[in-house]
Amino acid sequence: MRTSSSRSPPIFILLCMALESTAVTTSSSTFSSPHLLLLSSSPTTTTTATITNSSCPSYSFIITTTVIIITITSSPQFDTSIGVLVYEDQFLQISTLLPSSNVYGFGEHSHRRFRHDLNWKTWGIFTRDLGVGGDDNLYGAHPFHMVVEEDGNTHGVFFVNSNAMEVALQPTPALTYRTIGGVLDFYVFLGPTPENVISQYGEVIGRPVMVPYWSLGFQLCRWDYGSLDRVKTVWSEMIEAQIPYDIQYGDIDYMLEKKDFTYDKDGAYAGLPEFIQQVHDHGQHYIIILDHIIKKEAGYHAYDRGLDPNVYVLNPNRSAPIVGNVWPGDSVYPDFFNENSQKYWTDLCKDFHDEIEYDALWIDMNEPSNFVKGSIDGCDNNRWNYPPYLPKITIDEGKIFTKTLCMDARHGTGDHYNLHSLYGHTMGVGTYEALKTVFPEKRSLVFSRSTFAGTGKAAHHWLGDNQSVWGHLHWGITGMLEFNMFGMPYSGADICGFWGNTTYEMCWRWTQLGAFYPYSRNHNAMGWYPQHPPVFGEEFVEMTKNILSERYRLLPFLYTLFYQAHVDSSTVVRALVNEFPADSMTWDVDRQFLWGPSFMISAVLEEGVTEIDAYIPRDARWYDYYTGEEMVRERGQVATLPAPMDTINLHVRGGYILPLQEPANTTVFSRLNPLALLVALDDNMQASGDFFWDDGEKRESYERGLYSLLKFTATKANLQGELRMMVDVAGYTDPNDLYFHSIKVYGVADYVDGDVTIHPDGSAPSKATAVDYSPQTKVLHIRALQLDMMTPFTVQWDLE
Ligand SMILES: *[C@@H]1O[C@H](CO)[C@@H](O)[C@H](O)[C@H]1NC(C)=O
Ligand SMILES: *[C@@H]1O[C@H](CO)[C@@H](O)[C@H](O)[C@H]1NC(C)=O
Ligand SMILES: *[C@@H]1O[C@H](CO)[C@@H](O)[C@H](O)[C@H]1NC(C)=O
Ligand SMILES: *[C@@H]1O[C@H](CO)[C@@H](O)[C@H](O)[C@H]1NC(C)=O
Ligand SMILES: CC(=O)N[C@H]1CO[C@H](CO)[C@@H](O)[C@@H]1O
Repeated sequence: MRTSSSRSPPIFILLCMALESTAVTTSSSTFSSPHLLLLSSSPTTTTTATITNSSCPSYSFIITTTVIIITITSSPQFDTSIGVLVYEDQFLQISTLLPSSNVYGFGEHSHRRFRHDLNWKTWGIFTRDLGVGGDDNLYGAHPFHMVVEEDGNTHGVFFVNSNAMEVALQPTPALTYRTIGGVLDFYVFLGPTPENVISQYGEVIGRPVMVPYWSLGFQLCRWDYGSLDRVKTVWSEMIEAQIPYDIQYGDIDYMLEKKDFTYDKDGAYAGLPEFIQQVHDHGQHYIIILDHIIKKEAGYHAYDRGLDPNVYVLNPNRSAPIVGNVWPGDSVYPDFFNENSQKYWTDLCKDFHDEIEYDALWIDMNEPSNFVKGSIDGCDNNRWNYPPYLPKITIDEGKIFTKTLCMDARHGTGDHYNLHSLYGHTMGVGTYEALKTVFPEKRSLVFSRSTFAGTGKAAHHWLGDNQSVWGHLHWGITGMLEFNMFGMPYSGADICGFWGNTTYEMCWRWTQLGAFYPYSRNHNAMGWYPQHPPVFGEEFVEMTKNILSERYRLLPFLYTLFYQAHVDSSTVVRALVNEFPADSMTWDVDRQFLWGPSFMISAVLEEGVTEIDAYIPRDARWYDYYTGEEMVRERGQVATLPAPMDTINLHVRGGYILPLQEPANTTVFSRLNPLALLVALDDNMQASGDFFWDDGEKRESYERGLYSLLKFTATKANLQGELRMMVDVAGYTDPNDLYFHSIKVYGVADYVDGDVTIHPDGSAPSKATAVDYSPQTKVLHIRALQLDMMTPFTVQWDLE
C-alpha cells in the first residue's frame, strides 16, 4: 500500500482472471500475460495497444502525456480526457468519464440508494466515528465501485489510496477523485459481469474469511444491561420462549470502569465466567466487546505492558505516547503498525481468555475515535493538521483531527495523516492474528467497526447504521449490498435499531427482515425501551420463532454461500442487478435482495403496510418459498404481493437446488437434525446446487481439505424426472450419521401418478413410501426418506 506523499505518475493495473501470472510492465505492445497489465503513464511517450485473450474481455488503451483511455467494450470505460490530472504534494486529482450512470459502491456512508445519484453528489472517504443519518463519511474506507452498462457489461475500479479523499459524481456521467496524499494507483477490473468484477477485486484485496457455523445463528446484545443479573433474566426469557438463539454479547458495561481486558468481577458482573460456562453448556456462544484504546493508568496491566517496549502511537516529537480521551478517560492508542504490538495484543487476548472464556471479539471505536480534538494537548499548527485542501469529509470547526488523533501523530511505519483510515483495518487483522493463538484449532470471529479494502480477509462488520426509525430498514439493505461488494459478506444492521425506542410494529418487521441478514443480531443502546423478542408478548414470540426457524432451516444453504464467498468472493447478499445486469428493471432495486443467485427476500420496510411492490426478474422462473407455487403472471413485472403481518415474501429461483436442515434452538442442535432438499426447476426442467459441510469450526477446513462437497443436478429425460447427488469432495464425514429425509421439487408440471424410485449407490433400488403431489401447486414432495449424506443417490419420477 502506498501511503506517502510523492509525485509519481498514475499506475493502472488491469485485471480479468487470476493473479497467478506475473505483472508485466508495458514498454511495447507485446505482452506475455494479457490478463494482468501494469501501465505506468510516462510523461514523454504515447503508448497504445489492443489486447485480446479468449478467456478475458479484450481491451485497448491509449496513454499520452495528459490522457489515459482504457476501452474494454465499445465505449471507453476509463477516460481521463474530461479533466486535468493534478499531482501536487497534498492534492491529487483525476477525473474520468463513465460509460453509464449505473454506479455502485464507495464507502462507508449511509447511502439511501444502492445505485448512486450522479447529480453532483460528493462523498468523502475518511474513517470516522459518527452517527448515521446524514451524508457523512462513516467508519470504513472503501474506494471501490462498479459501473453496469446498458448491455449489462460491467467493470470495476479500485483506487488504492488511504488518504482523506472525496469522490465527486457528475451527471455527464463522470467522476472525479480528489485525495490529499499518496499516489494515483488504480486497479481496473474487466468483468464482464458484476460478480466477475467483485471476484476480481477479491483477488486483489483478499478473500473473505470463512465464518464458523454458529455465527449464522441469531444473536442478542445490549449496551448497558446494567448487571449480570439482568443478562441472566433476558437469557432465561429467551430460552423459556424457545426462540432460536446462538449468541449472547457483553457490551462495554461488563468491563471494570470501561477498561479493556477487565471485567467487573466484584461488582455488577460477579460470576461472569460461570455464566459463560452455562451459556456454553446450552450450545451457545458469548462474544465480548473491546475498545481500541487503553486507559493511561499506572498499575493497570494492559497499560503497563505496552510501555516497554512501547507499543503506542507516539506524539509528533516521539517523546511519549499521544494521549486522547475515550470511554475510560485519558487513554493511549495501541499502534498496530508497530512491530511489537502484535505480541502485546495477543498476550492480552490470551490472558483475558484464561479469565473469561469468550468465543469471539467485537472491536469498536477504532476509526480511531477520540472524544477530544487530536490529543489532550491539542494539535500543532502545521500542514498535516491543517492541510491546504480539505475533501468533503465531516469535521467540526474545519479541523481534520476532530474526534480522532492529530494528523502528525507517529505510527511505527509512518504518520497518522497517511495511516488514519487503516487503523481499524490493522486492528482487525491484529485481533484476527491474536485469536489464532487463543483458538489454535477453532475459527473465531472479529467484528470491526472500522474497515478498509481487504479487512474482510480477517474481520466482519456490522452496519453502524442503526436508529430505531423505519428508514433504516431500507438503508441497511443498501449497506449489506455494498459490504458484500467490499469483500465483507457477513454483515447486517442492528435489528430493531440501536438508538431510540423501537415500536412493536417496527421491531416486528425488522425481525422478519433481520432473519435474512447474514449477521442477525438484535442490539439496543443504553436507556431505550428493551427490545429482545419476549418483551413484546406471546404473538411476537411466535412470529420470531417461526421466522428464525426458517432461517435455521436454510442454514446449510447459507453456509454453502459463505464457502463460495471464501473461495471466489461471490456475494452472499446479492443485488438483483448482479444476477440480471442486462435487465434494466433491476438497476434500481435495493428494497429486495437475494441470497446467492437463487433466494429472493422482499420484506416490508414501512409502517402500516400489508402489501408490497416487488420486481420479479424476467429471465427466470420464481416460486413462492413456502407453497412452491410459481409466479407465472408476475414474471418480468413489478408485482403487488400480499404482506400481512405474519408474512415476509420469499421466492426461490428456478434452476437451483437448496440444501436444508430441520431447525432447532441453536446451531449446535440443528446440526444434528435430518437434511432436506428443495429443488426448483427452471424452464428446461433442470436445476443444480451444491452443499458444503464440515465440522463448522475447524480452522482452514477448506484449505486443509477437511470438508465435504455434495453436488446435485436435476434433469428431465425419457419422460422421467431425475435428481442425482454426487459426492464431489469427501473430506469430512459427520459423526451424527446425517441423512436426507425430504425432497421437495417445485415446478413439476407433468407428473404422472406412478412410482418414485430411489437408487442409492451400491444398494438395490426401492420405491419411495411417502409421496405427495399437488396438481395445483405442481409440487412433488418425497417424504420419509433416509438417504445417507455421503452415499451418492438418484431419485426418479415419471412424467407424462
Ligand atoms: C490467455 O491468457 C492465458 C493466461 O495468461 C494464457 O495461458 C493464454 O495462452 C492466453 N490466450 C491467448 C489466446 O492469448
Ligand atoms: C436446546 O435444546 C437442547 C436439547 O433439547 C437443550 O439441551 C439445550 O439446553 C437447549 N438450548 C437452549 C439455548 O435452549
Ligand atoms: C513533545 O510534545 C509534547 C506534546 O505534544 C510536549 O508536551 C513536549 O514538551 C514535547 N517535547 C519536546 C522535547 O519537544
Ligand atoms: C423510551 O422509552 C422509555 C421506557 O419506556 C421511556 O422512559 C422514554 O421516555 C422513551 N423515550 C423516548 C424519547 O420516547
Ligand atoms: C447512528 C448510530 O446510532 N450509530 C451508532 C451505531 O452503533 C455504534 C455502536 O454499536 C455507535 O458507535 C454508532 O454511533
